[in-house]
Amino acid sequence: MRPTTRRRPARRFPALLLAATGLLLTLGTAGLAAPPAFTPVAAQVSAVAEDVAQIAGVRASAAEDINPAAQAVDGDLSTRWSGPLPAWLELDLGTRRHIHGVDVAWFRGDERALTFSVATSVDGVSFSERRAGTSSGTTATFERYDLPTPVDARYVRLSVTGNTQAPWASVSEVRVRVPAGPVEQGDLRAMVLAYRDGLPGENSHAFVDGPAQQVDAVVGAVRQARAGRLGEARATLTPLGYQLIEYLDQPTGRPYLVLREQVPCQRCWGLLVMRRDAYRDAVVEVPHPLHDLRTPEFGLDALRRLDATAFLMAGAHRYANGDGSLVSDMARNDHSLFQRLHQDLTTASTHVLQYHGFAARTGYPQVVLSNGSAAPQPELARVADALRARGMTAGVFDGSNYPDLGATQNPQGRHTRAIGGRFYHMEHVRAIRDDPALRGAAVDAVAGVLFPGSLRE
Ligand SMILES: [Ca+2]
Repeated sequence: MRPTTRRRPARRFPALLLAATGLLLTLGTAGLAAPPAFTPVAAQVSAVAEDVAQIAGVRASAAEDINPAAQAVDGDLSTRWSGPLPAWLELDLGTRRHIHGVDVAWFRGDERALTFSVATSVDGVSFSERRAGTSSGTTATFERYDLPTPVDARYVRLSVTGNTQAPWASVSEVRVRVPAGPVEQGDLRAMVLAYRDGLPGENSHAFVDGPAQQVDAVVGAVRQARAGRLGEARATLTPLGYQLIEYLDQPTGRPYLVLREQVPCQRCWGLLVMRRDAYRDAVVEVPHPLHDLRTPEFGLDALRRLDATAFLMAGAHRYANGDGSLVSDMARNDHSLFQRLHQDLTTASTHVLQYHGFAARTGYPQVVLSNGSAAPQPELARVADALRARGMTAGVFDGSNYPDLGATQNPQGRHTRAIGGRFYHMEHVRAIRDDPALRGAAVDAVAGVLFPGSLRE
C-alpha cells in the first residue's frame, strides 16, 4: 500500500465520526467499522473485452458485516455493499486510466432514488468531484453516469448522501468505464493535416462508392461511439479499416473522438473528429481537402476557435475518380459516408460550416457565401458584414449572382435546409486561405455572428 493511501482514513475520520454519531441515535453501531485499507479484488473476466476497468481494490467509509465493500465489485447483482449515510465507496484501478464514467446498480434501485456524486483522484488523497446526481429510481440493474469530460485517474469515489427509503447507501454493483482501445495525445491539427497529406489525389480512382451496407455499418458504429460504446463500435470498424481513437488535443486540452481510416485508405471515405463533450452546435465540413487548398487548415481553425462539435473531412481528391467525377466529390455524392455522417451530426439547431475555395476573378468578392438556395438565412448577410468589417470583400448568393458558387447541388446543404437548419457554404479566394491571419479573421467573423459573447481559445 502506498503511503498516500494510508493517509486517507485519518483524513476521513471526522466525517465518519459525524456519520457514526448520527447513526448511534437511530441504528446502533452493529456492523460499523473504521474505513479499512483497500480490499484486494481478483481480476475480473468481464473487464477484459469491453470498456470496463479492472478493479484492483475497494474500500468504503463503513459497511455492514454481511454487506462488505467487496460485494459491490464481485460481479454479482444479488450481493451488495451497504453502509450508513453519508457513505462513500472507493475503487482503486491499480493504475491510472482514462475514465469515461461509472455504471452503478443500486440495491432496490427500482424502488428508491439515491443522491450521489462521483469523484476521481490520481493519488488517492486529493479527489475532484466530476459529477453529481440522483439515480432514476427505475432500475435495479446498471445505470450509466458519464463524466462530462473523460479524466485520467487511478481512484474513483462514489459518495452517497441521500436515499428516499432508508438511511443507507446500498450498491449491488459498480463498474468504471474506460476506453477499450488506445488513447492518443498530441496536436490534433498536425495529426489531421498529416493525414490530409496522405490522401489519394486526382485521377487515382481510389474512392470506393459504397457498398451501402458498409456505409450503414460505419454510420451505426459512429452512433455507438457517440453513445460511449466504443468497444462495440470498434468491433464493427476495425474489419472495415477504420480506427476509432480517443484523442486528447494537447494545445487546447480538449478531448475528441477521431474516426480515421487507415493509411493507405481502402475506401477513402474520410475522417471525422468529434468533440467528446459537445460545446457549440456547429459542424465544420471540408469536402475538398486537396482540390481547395488550405481548406483543411481553415476548417481546423474554425473547429478550434468555435469549439465546434465535429469536423468532417473527405478522404480523397474531389476528382479522385476522374476529372469532373461526381462520385468522389463529397459536395455532390448524396449517399457517401460523408453525407450520412453529416445527416447524423446535424439537427435543426446546428450551424453547418462548409469551407471551399475558388480562384479570384473580376466581378466577384473575396468571399462568397451561400446556403445553397436563393433564400439565404439572415446570418449569412451578417457574416458578410462582419467580413467587410475585417477588411475583406464579401457577397451572398441570392439565386442569380455568382451562380457558379451557389452550391445549389450540394447534398449537405439540401439536407440542412430540409430539416430547417442553417448551412454556410463559404467560398474563399486563395489570398485569404493562404494567410493565417486572414483565416483567423474570417473565422472570427463567423464566430461573432453565430456565437456572440465569450469564445474560448
Ligand atoms: Ca455485487
